[in-house]
Amino acid sequence: MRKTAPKDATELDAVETREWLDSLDYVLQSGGPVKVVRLLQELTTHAKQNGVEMPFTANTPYINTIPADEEAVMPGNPDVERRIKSLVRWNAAAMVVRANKLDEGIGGHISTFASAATLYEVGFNHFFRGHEGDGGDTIFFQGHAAPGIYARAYLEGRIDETHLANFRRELRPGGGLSSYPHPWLMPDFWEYPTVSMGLGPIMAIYQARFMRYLEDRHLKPKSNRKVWAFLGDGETDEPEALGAITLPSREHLDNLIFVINCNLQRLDGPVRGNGQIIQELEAAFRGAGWNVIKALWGREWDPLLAKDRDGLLVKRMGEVVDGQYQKYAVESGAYVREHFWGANPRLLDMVKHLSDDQLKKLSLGGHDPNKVYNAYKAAVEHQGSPTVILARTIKGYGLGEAGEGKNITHQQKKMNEEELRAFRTRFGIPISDAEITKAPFYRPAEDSIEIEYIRERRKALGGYVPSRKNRTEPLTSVPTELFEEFYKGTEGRKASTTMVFVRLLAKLLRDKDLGQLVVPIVPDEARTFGMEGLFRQVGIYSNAGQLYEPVDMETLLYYKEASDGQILEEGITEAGSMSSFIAAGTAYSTHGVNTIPFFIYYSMFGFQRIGDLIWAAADARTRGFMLGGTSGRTTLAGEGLQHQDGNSHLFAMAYPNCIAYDPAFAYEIAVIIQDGIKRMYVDQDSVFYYLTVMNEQYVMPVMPEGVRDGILKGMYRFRATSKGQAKLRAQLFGSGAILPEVIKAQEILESKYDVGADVWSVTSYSELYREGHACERWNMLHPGERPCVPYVSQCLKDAPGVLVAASDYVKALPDSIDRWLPRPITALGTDGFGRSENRAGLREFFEVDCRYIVLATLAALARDGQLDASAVRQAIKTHNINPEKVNPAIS
Ligand SMILES: Cc1ncc(C[n+]2csc(CCOP(=O)(O)OP(=O)(O)O)c2C)c(N)n1
Ligand SMILES: [Mg+2]
Repeated sequence: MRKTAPKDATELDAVETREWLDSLDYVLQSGGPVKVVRLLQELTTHAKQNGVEMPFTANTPYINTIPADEEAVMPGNPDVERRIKSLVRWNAAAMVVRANKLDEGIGGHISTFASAATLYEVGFNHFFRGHEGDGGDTIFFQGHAAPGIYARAYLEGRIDETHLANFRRELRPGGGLSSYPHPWLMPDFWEYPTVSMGLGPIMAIYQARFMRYLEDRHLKPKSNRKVWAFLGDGETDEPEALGAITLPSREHLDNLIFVINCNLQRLDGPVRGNGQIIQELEAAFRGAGWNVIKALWGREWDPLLAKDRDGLLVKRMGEVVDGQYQKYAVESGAYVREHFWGANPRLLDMVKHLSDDQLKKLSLGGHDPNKVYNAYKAAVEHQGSPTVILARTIKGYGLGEAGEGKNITHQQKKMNEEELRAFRTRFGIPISDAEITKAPFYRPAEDSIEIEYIRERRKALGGYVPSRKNRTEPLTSVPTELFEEFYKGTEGRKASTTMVFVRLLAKLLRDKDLGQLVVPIVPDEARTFGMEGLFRQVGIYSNAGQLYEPVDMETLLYYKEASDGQILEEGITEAGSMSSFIAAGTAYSTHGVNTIPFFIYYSMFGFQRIGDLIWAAADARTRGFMLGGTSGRTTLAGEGLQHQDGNSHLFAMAYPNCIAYDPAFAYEIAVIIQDGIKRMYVDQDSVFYYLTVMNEQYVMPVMPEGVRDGILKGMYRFRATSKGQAKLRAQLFGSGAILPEVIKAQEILESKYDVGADVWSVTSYSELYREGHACERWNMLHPGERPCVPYVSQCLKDAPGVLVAASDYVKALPDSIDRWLPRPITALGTDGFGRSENRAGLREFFEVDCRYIVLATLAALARDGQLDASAVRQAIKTHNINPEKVNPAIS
């Protein structure tokens, strides 16, 4: 009972609130939190039913998710860990500073690792499991933090001073260190490349899912291994970084942990100057079903928050925008008192016992080992969904005047003597003033407490990370019987190269040894490629199995999902599919399993769309087959400009370890895939394959004698002319679905024009190009020795006549081998934008059908003076070609 009636509306308001809170306290005490939640839900529903619009929020207050009184005590020796961290900090900064003293413009980053040091060190000392034992964690390190990872490896005794001194100088004698994580360059060290922002997170997501896939398919025992992905807050603007975050919660991937280093800055300035990146990310991840742990404030804030009974401090923390927080980081304690605490006299009162210096030193969550430890502990123990840790830090932490929290900090690579001295003193590094200008590296004695501690910790956690090696035995052989049927051709039946590939894939899947290792990956295009038969044969992987009765259950090829399903049906995500390809194609190293991925997709959406992920796959030494389906600018009819691919082979040429083929016939595909499996999984070559397959159906011929080697090298003579004695001669090159056009042209040339033309199948311009250049280079470096003759030159050495090439790809491909041919080549190809048309229309438009091949041959003969121009003019008429038609390359 109230003693006196409230005086005014404000007082009434306060009293009412108090009464509600008292009732809630009572329910909490008597019924517990579950009852409180239920009651609040009922209240919310009731309010909604009565027309009250409830504001939506996916956010929690701007404080640590784990309250101080629920924290575990961190094990280990905090003093030693702090000293180790300081040494890592110093060596990381010193290597960048030194690299930039010696060499202008060599670059390097100090401030990313400076902000993330605690995030990594707590991981190294307590969480990251090495590969010894049950397999270990997979860690995606933030690319720009590489100096810190090297600095730790130095303390661990895994790399030496020469390496550190040669940071970013990989070509020096004794070896150096790559700027960023690159398994191609440091194959014993780095596992996955991450520095192209956004790729680390998406690769981590699909890696976590692939770990589950291996377990569910009984290729690996169940384990508690984790995938950790460290990323920057600025990096989250990349579509790849957040674009796939619903998958891990949908699939309950509690083996996945994201750690986002929220230093509130990117390269140019604040990530969200006028907002709060942490709250934005919290909402996005919570909305996507993740377990979100915020580690925002260090331990010094705990007593202040404990005093904050009316929530004033929490409110203040939540209303300051990031740009302003950054300002506090660079300002004095007095400034912080006036501007942060000064917002309310009661807040000021809260910190009156603290000096300006103490105020300035109130630390952030991501710099407090205890907060980070508790966040990681909660993450590894959490079950049922992935976890993201949002750790607040300061960019360039510890750099002081040299850049801490400043907008220029990302680019800071140099420190003057005074700055180095201050850094040294702040972190207590035993280096004298006399030596400081040299920025020497520092490693305590082998028997020091620090080194012993590091050794003991890593031993207990299963060895050093990162560490990469081949962890599986090579396959001993590839069964040849699987491929033999394809050498015989289709015996008069028509088939497309896509159908041939799918048939071969189905056979591989049935093989008793190889079958289980095959991982078909498809981004929602299985039906496009006629692969739906595989749904039933091997099943579509789903951890949950199949919780519904599929609508086509009664059919033979029903959509079968199963927890041990083999196909990764990724939905419409080429980036996700490529990430799965990387996980499956690097499993020989990461998981000790020789899985063989076959990733088939719409070829236009491969190199063109996800080229950077393919580059990362190449760097990561991924093995497997990429199949560009529905390829060929004129072979894929109807689909038009954005679908018709005439580019991908040109792009593929630039990927150094990508072996690309544009096969025309069944036996070519069989030979290439058989050899590819051998090369990658028996011989252990770090290459991957790209094959284009098309949907035009024609009769597949029998494999001619002696062509296997030529198929693999890039060209072989498919059919010699029956008119070898003819005066006029030509050599016609064809690839993929244009090869049948070339064969038709051969017949026309022979029958109508008396030109004896040989037909060559060019399976790979890129292989010919590479080999040609390798020869040329060798010759340049070995003057006077017997010159190496490029394979193309050897093939064409005695071949008479003019040279004409036609493919469904850009003309640059045949042009790329022109220099090694006996005479200049005329290239027909599909430069330009595609059109929605039928095949015949498209081939006429792009000038790659048999008529144009005939014309190009006759024109070349006329150019050489072997034929009169009038004969060419006549052919133009005969074949109904409009000489004034638009140039497809630019229309
Ligand atoms: C795809 C891509 N675009 C641009 C860059 C260049 N770049 C390197 S670091 C950086 C800023 C990184 O900011 P953030 O992700 O917040 O990381 P921090 O260093 O602050 O931890 C940029 C733009 C890159 N590495 N990759
Ligand atoms: Mg940042």
